[in-house]
Amino acid sequence: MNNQFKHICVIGLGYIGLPTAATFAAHGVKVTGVDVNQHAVDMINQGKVHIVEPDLDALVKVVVAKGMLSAQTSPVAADAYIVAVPTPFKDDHQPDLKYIEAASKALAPYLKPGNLVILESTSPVGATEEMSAWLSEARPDLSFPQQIGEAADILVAHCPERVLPGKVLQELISNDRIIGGMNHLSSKASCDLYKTFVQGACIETNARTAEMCKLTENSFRDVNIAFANELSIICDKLDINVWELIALANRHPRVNILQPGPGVGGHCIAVDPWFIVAKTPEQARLIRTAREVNDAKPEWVIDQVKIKIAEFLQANPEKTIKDVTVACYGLAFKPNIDDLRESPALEITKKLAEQGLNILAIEPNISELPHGLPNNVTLISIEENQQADIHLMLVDHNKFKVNFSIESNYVVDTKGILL
Ligand code: SAJ
Repeated sequence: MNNQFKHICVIGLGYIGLPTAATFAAHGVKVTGVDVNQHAVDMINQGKVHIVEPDLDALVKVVVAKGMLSAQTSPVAADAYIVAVPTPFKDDHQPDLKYIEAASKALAPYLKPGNLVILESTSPVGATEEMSAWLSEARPDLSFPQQIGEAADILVAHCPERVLPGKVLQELISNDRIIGGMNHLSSKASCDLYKTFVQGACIETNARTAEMCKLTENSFRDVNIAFANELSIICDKLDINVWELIALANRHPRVNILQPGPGVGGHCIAVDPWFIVAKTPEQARLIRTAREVNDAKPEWVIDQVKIKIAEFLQANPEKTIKDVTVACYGLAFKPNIDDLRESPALEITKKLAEQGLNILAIEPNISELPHGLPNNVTLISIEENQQADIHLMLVDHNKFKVNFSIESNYVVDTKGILL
């Protein structure tokens, strides 16, 4: 337990804010969680969760029952504030900081000297300075680090989250934490706060470097996945098995290529590199191209399915396109989760359905289809896949790997499951 921060306010109770709030609460810090979503607030106050993350429901139940975590729709006076709101991009890939601005304006009236404000949301370089400027505009009676450095009344830092969906509660504790204070005292205070539960190292830097560090980590992964995705398209042209190729190349001691797939999904890796491109469009050429390569992959997969359909119809001249049934294996954005947000597998399934094909969706991690899919998509179990003419492997769920095979000439395997 830290000495300075007995009560904190976490603004934004989503995939990062809620696990962070619950973990602080479990380590003796009283937490007021804040969210504009009344439904989320009500659920949390009943000890329930509105998002899916392993073990989070049990943790929230305990800390709410103990009175260490409560939720409401507006902030309160506290010792420290953690802002964990979404940072989406606009249509032109420019970052949209409206949620950070709204959170800053909501918490500013409660600030008092000695308070610490931490931005956890993944943000473009300069966003922490912008947040501090919004706070100072709302509270001209207080001083901020951009005005008088170490002597400021309010401490401000960027401490980006780096946890993997599906392992959030473990990684919150075990990962190293980058602590980017707008002055030295802000970094020191933030380290003190996170050391409440972080067992990894808390490493101090400045706010701009911390912002860029988080964007760099996700761009590194995006560029590496783009390399694998580009290889898969090249190998298709050259009649080479890309999975065998990558396994062989990775036997070199300094080569470690990631895996191709139907595209890059989720709410982080497909977004964050654009924040670098938006700030430095002329310099970020490789990072932009990687985004374009990964974003183009779903269309390439759809073209592969169309080629298989043409082959199938040639071999079965009595059938028309309306008779063709395609089984899509997996809808989630990555293996062994039920998270369908920004999923290339879901996007591909929807686009194929829009062509009038009969679609059998096989997603063992969900019990009903999401809204927005045409009604020619039916959710079925793995065992019912025999009726399909074309088989499209989209997600490498463990359930598709064990005791699983498909006897068909019409298979598109984007994840190398049927090697
Ligand atoms: N993917 C591939 N091939 C691979 C690896 C991943 O196609 O070899 C695809 C996945 O199928 C998925 C997408 O990439 O569609 C992203 O999945 P992921 O597991 O790489 O990452 P996320 O989005 O779940 O979480 C990432 C993590 N960042 C890094 O590993 C550098 C996590 O640590 C971050 O905290 C998170 O983004 C975030 O919130 O920013």
